Amino acid sequence: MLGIVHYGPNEVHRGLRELDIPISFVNVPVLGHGDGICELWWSQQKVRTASHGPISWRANESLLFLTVEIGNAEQCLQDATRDAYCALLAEINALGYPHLLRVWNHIGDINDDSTGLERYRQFNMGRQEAFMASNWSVINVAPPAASALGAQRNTPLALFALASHHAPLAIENPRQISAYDYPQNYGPCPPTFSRASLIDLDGPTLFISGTASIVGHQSMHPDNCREQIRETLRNIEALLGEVRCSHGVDWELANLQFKAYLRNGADLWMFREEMDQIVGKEVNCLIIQADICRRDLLVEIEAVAL
Ligand code: 3EB
Repeated sequence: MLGIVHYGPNEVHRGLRELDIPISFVNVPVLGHGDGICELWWSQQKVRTASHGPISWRANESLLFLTVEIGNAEQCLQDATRDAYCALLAEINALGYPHLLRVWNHIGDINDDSTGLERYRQFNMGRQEAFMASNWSVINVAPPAASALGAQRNTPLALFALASHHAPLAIENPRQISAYDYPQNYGPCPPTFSRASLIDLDGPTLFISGTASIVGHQSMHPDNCREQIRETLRNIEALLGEVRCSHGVDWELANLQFKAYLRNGADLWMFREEMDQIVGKEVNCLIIQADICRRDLLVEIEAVAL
């Protein structure tokens, strides 16, 4: 096993910590699994494992899974995010997996703006600072695929990631402006992520970033969850079309393994209805209740294609 992600009420399965496998506890309700659920990342090859400061990792020859623990509860989110990403970028370089493939971020109280700047926007500033400090530039290094969701107030930042030995290809979505080019009305710093990463791991593998009801840079269908689900799936279709045309790999919605985040648990039935309709009855989807990074968004969907 490469790593574990536990979604659910924090640390009900505390014993998992003793396994010496990197594990991220994400304090969010799993719809339909009250006690929580573990996502397991498996390797076909031998793995080695270690930890260093706030980072725990396991790796095989091509892939590294890591978790970052945020230590200092006193620190502001921007600084904590910067420090976490600086540690992450330094560690993957030192270990020989310099390409950040996919990052998952869960930020406690993500939409809270009581300090003047919404916490998601503070997070974006810290994340960008860390990428800049490592001499990173969109021109020569693609940002990772990512997702950024809420979590319970007492989780400052839960972060886990995959890094690779070989460089992935970054994919952008023809229906959406690249997130790193968003205008400043979404915050002083744009988010640092690509719409998807494509890599060969015993065959082509696609990591699709959290995708929402955004066309261009604008949120579509505020307050209408059903239309947001449909728009989001159109965005994922467009991304698959891009992968098909530009890279010759042919995936359909029905081949994907999905993870979805709903702002309101009450929309679960509607989400299932739309997924059944559009993707098919056999759809593979873990559904989590979490806040989305823009207040007007009610749903975000990510996926992996193997
Ligand atoms: C969006 O398209 C919706 O900040 O890392 C999706 C995936 C979103 C990743 C991130 C944010 C992030 O802008 C939100």
